[in-house]
Amino acid sequence: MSSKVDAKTQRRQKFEDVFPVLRDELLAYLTKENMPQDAVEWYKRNLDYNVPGGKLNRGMSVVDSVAILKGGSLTDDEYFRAALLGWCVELLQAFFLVSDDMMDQSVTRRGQPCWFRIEHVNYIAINDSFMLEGAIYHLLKSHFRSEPYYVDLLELFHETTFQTELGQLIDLITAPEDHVDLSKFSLKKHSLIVIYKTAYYSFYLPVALAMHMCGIPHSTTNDPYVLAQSILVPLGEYFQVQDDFLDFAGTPEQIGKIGTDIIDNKCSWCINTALALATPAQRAVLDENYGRKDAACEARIKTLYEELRIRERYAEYEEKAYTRIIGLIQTIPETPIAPAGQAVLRREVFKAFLDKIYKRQK
Ligand code: DMA
Ligand code: MG
Ligand code: MG
Ligand code: MG
Repeated sequence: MSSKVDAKTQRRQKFEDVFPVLRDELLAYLTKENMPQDAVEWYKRNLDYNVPGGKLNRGMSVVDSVAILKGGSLTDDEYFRAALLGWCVELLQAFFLVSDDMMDQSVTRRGQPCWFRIEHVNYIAINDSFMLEGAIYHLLKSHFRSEPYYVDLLELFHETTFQTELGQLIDLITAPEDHVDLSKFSLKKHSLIVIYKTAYYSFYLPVALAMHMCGIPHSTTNDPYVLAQSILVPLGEYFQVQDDFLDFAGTPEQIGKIGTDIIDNKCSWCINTALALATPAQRAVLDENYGRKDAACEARIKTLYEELRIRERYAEYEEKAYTRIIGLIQTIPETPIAPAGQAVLRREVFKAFLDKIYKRQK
């Protein structure tokens, strides 16, 4: 057991060690552009505060997927480039989280105050989020400009960014601050929101990046990218249901953030499940207390979630989702045949990603 833990810590450490190299490259660019020293220091603080402190599942999945697809260990250069793409996913995530926390009026993230809540930051956080996004394209250009798949990388980042923004839009307009109307919610609406706001960038993007780096081509028949997406989108949906459940059931110490979904009137998995189970009397309680900026109303909703046994429903959901995703993974041939020297999609890519999140507590 302990050697397994050590191996995990070492893998994380190796990935983390790449971050300062990329950060310093970005800072050197600002210096070269004659930016004043306080601007360079501000950007450093933005990067250090918002990029490296998370679980790093998305970023490390790029590296893990490249290693699986290449079928062995990576050279130092291959490792660095895969990790760079992984950090680009983490930069994209940081860009979304800094803005998401402002829009959701969140308090903490990764066990520390949300960036916009830091003194002297406030609305500058909007521009800071843009600069986290801008870093992606700077790094891609400086390291991948001459690759035949450079445009594929750019398109992938642009498309998944737009999909995520669409998801954030429908997440936000389905949860107006001043008007609670639970009849607008449904599990179908929830599914659409979470696929767009989470699944594409968190699950499809890391694997598709790895596939491009390994030279897996698109195909007009049985496109491997379409196949990958057909598994990764349900996986991402399951991940966001976990996020919604933990928003209600996780402690701040455990999840590093204070849940805001009930107060924010969010179309979360929990409220949709509660709506499906509630008696008319319970429904009235939901209508009266959901989405109010009031701790007592929030507590009333949480009590009702317990009465409706949302925890048990979630455990059932999790088992079903897991079984379903395993089934999807098994649609990939166990021993895929590929032309010599050609990387090919493998079950392990998806299994490794699923194992990272199954029964997660944070
Ligand atoms: C997550 O939505 C989606 C993005 C694009 C950040 P969320 O508001 O549920 O995330 P969190 O619970 O981490 O604030
Ligand atoms: Mg949020
Ligand atoms: Mg949000
Ligand atoms: Mg959430």
